[in-house]
Amino acid sequence: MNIDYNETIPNNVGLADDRRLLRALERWQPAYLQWWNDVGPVETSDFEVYLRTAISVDANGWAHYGHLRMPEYRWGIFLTPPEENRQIAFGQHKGEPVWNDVPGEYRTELRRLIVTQGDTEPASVEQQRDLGRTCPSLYDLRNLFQVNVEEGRHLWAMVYLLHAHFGRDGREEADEMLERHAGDPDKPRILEAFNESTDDWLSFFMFTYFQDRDGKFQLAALAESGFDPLSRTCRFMLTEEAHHMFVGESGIMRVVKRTCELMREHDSEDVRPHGGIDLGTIQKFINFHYSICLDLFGSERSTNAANYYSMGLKGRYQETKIDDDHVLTDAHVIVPRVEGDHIATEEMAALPAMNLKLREDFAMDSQRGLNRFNKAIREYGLDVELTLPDPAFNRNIGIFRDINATPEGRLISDDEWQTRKYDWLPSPDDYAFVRSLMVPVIEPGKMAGWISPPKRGIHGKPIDYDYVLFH
Ligand code: BYC
Ligand code: FE
Ligand code: FE
Repeated sequence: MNIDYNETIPNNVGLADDRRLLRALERWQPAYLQWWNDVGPVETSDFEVYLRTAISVDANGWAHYGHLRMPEYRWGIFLTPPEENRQIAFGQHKGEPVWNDVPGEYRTELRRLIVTQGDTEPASVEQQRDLGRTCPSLYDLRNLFQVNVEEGRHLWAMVYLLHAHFGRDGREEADEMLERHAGDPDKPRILEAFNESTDDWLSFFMFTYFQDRDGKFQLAALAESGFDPLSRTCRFMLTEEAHHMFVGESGIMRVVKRTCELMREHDSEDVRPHGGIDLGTIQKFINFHYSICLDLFGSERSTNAANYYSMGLKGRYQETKIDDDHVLTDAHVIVPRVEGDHIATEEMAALPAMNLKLREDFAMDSQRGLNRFNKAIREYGLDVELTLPDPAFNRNIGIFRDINATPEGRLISDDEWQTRKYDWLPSPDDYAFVRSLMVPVIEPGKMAGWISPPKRGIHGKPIDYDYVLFH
């Protein structure tokens, strides 16, 4: 399943044999490049970046590494090979052969899922566009751009599905992907967290830790889809997603380690005078990013989610490894419920609680990295623990949207929230401080003072390798 790079759009879907589709995508391609130049990474068109490019979808050796200018990145369309005789694994169509074409009765729902997924990809590139100006090292700069070009490719993945399977309205949706913009008051991105700004590197590492992890879980749920082209494209996207989360986890870990070093050296929790980011501020950033990412899972009670599952369009995380009937019409789950001044629980049908199930899997996965950060903090002999806030904290979607809660999940009044929220969330001063540390470091091998070096370089290269060449 090698990819043909002699074509204008590299792909392993036989584009050359479908002239109409090819022509439609070739018309979209210049609009995409224009979008990249207009709202992608600022002032980077001359940079030569040490990037990996997909050259095959085989498990081993899918990537090629080399320096290239980002606008020349070979964005293409790669699906994992079809699994022979694959069957729908869940919902009303369980056991039937998977669909290679869109089932007419589910067209609206499928298109909506694909559009929502697709919209997040260019949004993240827009959100991160200014970060290149303040990179803490060349190594980090390269990782940022690797993430950016791959999110661009993820947009290609969804645009391919829209063009190949949804005719004229698919093409219109593909055009609109480039017309909505992160934070645009008139034409914002669809999901709230994709309209936030990400203009310092601590926010970037939090984004790739938490928000790309939402990506991992949503893609994993869509990879279970009975619509096989969606499943196959998500499977390949997940292989790229792993690197994004590596960037997030290792990034936060390096900030934490540098902070701990400074705490030890100066025997103080207040490392700001020494150019470090105190653990209190890191905790506030965790509180913010985790809570806005919980919103990305939608409401705990969602008929959309129940329908997506029953229709066989969107499964659970690792659906086929779960030991139940995969239909769930009679299953029940326990969900939280606001009861006066406290949070209680109640039982509800499992199907409309699908969003909550995925969110809980996300929470467990998020906690794993925190355990590793806390282990590192202990290894410095320090008695501080980073924690995930309660799901009731700082929420805008679902059952907690109209209440205020502390990170421990205690319900509080509006007044108390207003007076105390900056004890828990980054304040304008906290952002100003973090931003004051963001000065570019571009000498190979050098690191900004608020972050420790990575353990190793990329693809066997040394840490002081010329990951980005400026011409
Ligand atoms: N913001 O029934 P509900 C990634 C809307 S990240 C704004 O609970 P549903 C990436 C909702 O649309 C992964 N609106 O919603 C990461 C609905 O609207 P209507 C992205 C929201 O449909 C980093 C109403 O509220 N992929 O790949 O069950 C970098 C009722 O809600 C929000 C996907 O999300 C929100 N947060 O669930 C790059 C997968 N939440 O019907 C990339 C596809 C809900 O009243 N999407 N609403 O007009 C889905 O599966 C679902 O659309 C959602 C929402 C889980 C997001
Ligand atoms: Fe993505
Ligand atoms: Fe990602």
